[in-house]
Amino acid sequence: MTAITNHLPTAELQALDAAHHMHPFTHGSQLGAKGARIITRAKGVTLTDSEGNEILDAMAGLWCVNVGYGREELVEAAARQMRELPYYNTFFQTSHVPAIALAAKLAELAPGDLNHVFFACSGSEANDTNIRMVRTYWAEQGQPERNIIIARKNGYHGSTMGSASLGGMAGMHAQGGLPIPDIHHIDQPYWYGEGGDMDPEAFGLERARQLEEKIEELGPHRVAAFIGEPVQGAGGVIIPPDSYWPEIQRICDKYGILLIADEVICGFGRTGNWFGSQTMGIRPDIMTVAKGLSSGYAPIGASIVSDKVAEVIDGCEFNHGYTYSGHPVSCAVALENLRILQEEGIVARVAADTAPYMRARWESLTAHPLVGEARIVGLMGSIALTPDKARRAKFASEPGTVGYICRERCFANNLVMRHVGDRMIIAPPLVIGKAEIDTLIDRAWQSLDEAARQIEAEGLMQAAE
Ligand code: PXG
Repeated sequence: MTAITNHLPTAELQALDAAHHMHPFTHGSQLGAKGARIITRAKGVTLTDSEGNEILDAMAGLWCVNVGYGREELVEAAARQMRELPYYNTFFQTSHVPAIALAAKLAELAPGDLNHVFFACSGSEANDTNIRMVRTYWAEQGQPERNIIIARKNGYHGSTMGSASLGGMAGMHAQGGLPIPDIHHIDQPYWYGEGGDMDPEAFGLERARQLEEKIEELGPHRVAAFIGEPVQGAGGVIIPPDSYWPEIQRICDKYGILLIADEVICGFGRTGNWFGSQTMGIRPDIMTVAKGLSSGYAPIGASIVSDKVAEVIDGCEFNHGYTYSGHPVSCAVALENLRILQEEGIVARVAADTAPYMRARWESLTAHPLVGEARIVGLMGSIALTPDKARRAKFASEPGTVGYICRERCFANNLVMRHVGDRMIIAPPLVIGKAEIDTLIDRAWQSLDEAARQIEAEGLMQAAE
């Protein structure tokens, strides 16, 4: 059987793309002038583009293809489910086997008393569900004024009105009238960029205590929940100091506010445990999941909810849901994906073998003159680019200028490594092997070398201030 192949020459595909396809988070006319890179197929950790280049995908698509590309079992699971029952809904007192089986499986995998699942089609939708769910939770208990959710600057929770409001991306809030009311933000625990002369652990505590200050400022009776990613992903793979999450947990417990862990990136093995909450030692009341739940093979997201919260929500009619909540095909694919992760011991292998190997190789990048720090947890890592290591200096240029140069060099060297500002990030498929890790590091080093030469040549090797 032949796979879907190129139908047209690359230039013609690019012209049609520019004429008709509006891309997310993209300056349309700039891309139109340049032409999109067109990915045509993939296998394992390797993408192939329309020109036949083979590219190592160190981002697992968008942090989601945890089991790697080309798993026939997932194709079969989707086809089987489509033949049997391609669609039915979970509204109006009906259910179906894939949604039931997946909900039960998630309850088994999730820690503590997170035993109840509300399905969505994406992380954004699941976070919108969470906003309405936590507000309903308090309203049902006679506290409708407890509707504020505290989140973090430079957090990412999605692109819908609600989830983008929870997010703390300034560029997103600048467009479309965000945030919605009663969402507040505190600073992120980003020691390298914002910690100044402080010790990282003291800084972590200080940033966590901003939550307590914010609760006191707003009034404890007004605060419904706090939301955070165990490790910020889209913000630049920001791994908090060890002191941070225990202090956040203490504060949530003290004030009785709900803790929502956004596990859309961290979930399903990314940090070396099934969930980032386990890696960070927190006990969330709700977890948001998506991405790795189906390894990106089918769109699905969910809120995994504690007994305490579910009991209250189940006591009313929660007027919320999506046509495709618990879509049978997505649920069947997710179930099969979880089976693969579990039966092949992929999460355990990340923890015991792949992540330690990757960590040693990743941290070796700090020997490069351009790299100020290299950090990694499980298989999500980042490096900070700097013109002056000793001072953890930022570049004088517009943030992202240097990161973009580096990303372009990576692409030219057949490596997908993203930039967020002037940090470079990776989150490869969890099935990446040691030889592929070596290739990743070699290409990264080569790209850093080329980027350094270009930055020098363009007069950009200048520190801010
Ligand atoms: N929460 C987190 C923590 C995420 O990373 C979402 C929610 C939203 O999920 P959906 O499925 O609605 O996209 C995400 C998504 C990037 C990038 O550039 C990251 C995401 C999405 C798109 C781009 O790093 N994360």
